[in-house]
Amino acid sequence: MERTLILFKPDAIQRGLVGEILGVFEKKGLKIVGMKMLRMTPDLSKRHYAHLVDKPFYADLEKFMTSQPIIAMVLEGVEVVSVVRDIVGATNARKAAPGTIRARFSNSLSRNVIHASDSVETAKKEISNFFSDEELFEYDFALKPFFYAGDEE
Ligand code: IDP
Ligand code: MG
Repeated sequence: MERTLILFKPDAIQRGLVGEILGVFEKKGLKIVGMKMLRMTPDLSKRHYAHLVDKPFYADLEKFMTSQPIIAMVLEGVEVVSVVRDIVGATNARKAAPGTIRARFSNSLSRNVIHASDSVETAKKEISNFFSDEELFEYDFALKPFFYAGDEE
């Protein structure tokens, strides 16, 4: 089954939004298979945001993401990468579709509360940047038949 990386950015932690945002994913039926608080280093930021290091806003992004601890989480579910991206909404929270996490909890282009992987390939790379194999867990929901029909997995 697919996995995706979520980062609760410093703004989510400072604003006390972690529990509410986490609840959105839990109620959706997505499974938490890894979670930890860590301090992002400039090196990790450059790896995670490799596609953005040449952008004019990168310096501010790195400064922000390394300014305090963040929370990293891996979610598992059927087609979880695209499902979570849709729930998270557009990068610019002012343009994010109503009901998405960014639309609900932010009004900013850069302080947009969480990160979510944008493709299955990216998710694999991003997860390995943040988690070792031992930090990721395989288990079943006891009520699994109530989350998915047998032919969906
Ligand atoms: P994403 O977070 O929606 O995947 P990316 O383009 O991968 O968007 O950008 C990563 C992060 O960099 C964004 O979430 C946002 O915090 C920041 N960012 C992206 N574009 C801009 C910009 O044009 N100005 C300022 N910050 C930006
Ligand atoms: Mg991205």
